[in-house]
Amino acid sequence: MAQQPITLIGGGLVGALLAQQLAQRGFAVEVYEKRPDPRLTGFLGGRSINLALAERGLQALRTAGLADDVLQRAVMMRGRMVHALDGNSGLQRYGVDDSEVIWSVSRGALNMLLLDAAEAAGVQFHFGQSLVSADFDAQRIRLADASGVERDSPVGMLIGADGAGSAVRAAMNAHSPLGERIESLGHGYKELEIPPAGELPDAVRQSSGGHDQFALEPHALHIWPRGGYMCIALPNTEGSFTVTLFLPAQGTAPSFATVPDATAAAAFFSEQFPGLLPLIPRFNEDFDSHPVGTLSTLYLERWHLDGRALLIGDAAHAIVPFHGQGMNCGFEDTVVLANLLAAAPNDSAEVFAEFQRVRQPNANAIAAMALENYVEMRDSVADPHYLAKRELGALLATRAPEHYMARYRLVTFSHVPYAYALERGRAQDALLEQLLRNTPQVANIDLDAAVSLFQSSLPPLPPLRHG
Ligand code: FAD
Ligand code: E1W
Repeated sequence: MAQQPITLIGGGLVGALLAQQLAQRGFAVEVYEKRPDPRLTGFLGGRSINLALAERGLQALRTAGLADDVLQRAVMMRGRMVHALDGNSGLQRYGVDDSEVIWSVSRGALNMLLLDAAEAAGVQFHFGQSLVSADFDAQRIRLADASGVERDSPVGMLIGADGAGSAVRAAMNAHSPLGERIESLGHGYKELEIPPAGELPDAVRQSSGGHDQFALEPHALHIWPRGGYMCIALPNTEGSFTVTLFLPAQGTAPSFATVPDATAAAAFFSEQFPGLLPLIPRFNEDFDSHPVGTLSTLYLERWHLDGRALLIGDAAHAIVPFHGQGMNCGFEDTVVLANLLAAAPNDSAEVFAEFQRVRQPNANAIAAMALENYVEMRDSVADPHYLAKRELGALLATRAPEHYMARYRLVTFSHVPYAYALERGRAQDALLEQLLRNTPQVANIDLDAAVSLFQSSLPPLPPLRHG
């Protein structure tokens, strides 16, 4: 094919997967990535950070022919293991069976696999090259190497996959405002590590369940909900877990301001996460050397500059991580864009406009659901009304599967548009509230009547998967 070459900025998760798919469809693709090649230098100082891969991301990887390779390096998570302050814990399954599970994957290993796949498909990577600015009228970009030396390069179609702090977005915004709004959550995060069980003292190992390699149940996403804040932990293949503390940035309740260093943090953990602290032998070093991450939602009115430039992934729609869908959503983006471009390679203005038309309502919907899920995670996992709704929902999911599916499952295990999941979730929730209005007790509810209510009030669910 003799199309104009495509220039991608950012070889992260979304950039690398998009590049691979475009190359597979016959496009010439060049990628400029700020960081050095992680396959040569290691990823981010070798820290293991992981992410939850769900059905939408997996479906995009299937399209790219990479799903099996990724799953080989992933740890299955069947549900959330909720750890109460009194030390009690219990597994709440995510889905109905092992066909509805999510996967913990290493960010670094996944990124490297995607870089290999993109390169094998013919993509040309330039590492250690960061975009500084873009002159869209002259069709030139300015790049800086690691030592700050700048050079200019001509560019045709430009795609920004350079993450939440996108330089492509800044350049587009300077040319003509994108209607950018960034809403800070006001909470930050800190990553800590639980090493493989073999590296923990015997006394600690025994009190945590006795899974040979892992200090906690390996096949779960662990949550320690504490009202205004929480910890989570996801398993790594080597037997370790990456723990993330989510905490308000400021304020007098525990916050990163009142817990500024390892000494204060260890005292805070011994009160609020007493079972977790002994599993983190390098707590002090981790806490003092890892930065506090910030969390925001990014909303843009416009994702493209006519046919010249487009944003994708976090660069277009960064969200808070509490549904574990940022990467999944970005991966879904890549399939939509690659298909649109392959169908109309010479009409980028139309393709970019259509991409925004299709994806923006869905990005807005997952942004809203991710924010809602933080509150649900932190406190309502223990709230009796929430538990009653879950219990009733679980009964309806078996008795009226065509008319009820929990929103979490629609988001995590189906391909229905996020906007549909949000809307359907609202309608289902209103009916559950109506049924529980006069009794807090699920046992008092006439299930046949409840099934009839759902069947008469809502259309059947659409097909949950495609392709
Ligand atoms: P990024 O991964 O940020 O990649 C951007 C790339 O662009 C990087 O390689 C960067 O070096 C490069 N770059 C930046 N600036 C320039 C420049 N000027 N020039 C050239 N290159 C540049 N999502 C999930 O689906 N599941 C999860 O469980 C999950 N957990 C998360 C937990 C936390 C704490 C956070 C913060 C996010 C989480 N996410 C999760 C979201 C996920 O990390 C992002 O949605 C995903 O990384 C977005 O991919 P991206 O390629 O768009 O951006
Ligand atoms: C998932 C960082 C992150 C990633 C996740 C999830 C959560 C809480 C967080 C949402 C969830 C997988 N979730 N888990 N249990 N209930 N909701 O499903 O990815 Cl904080």
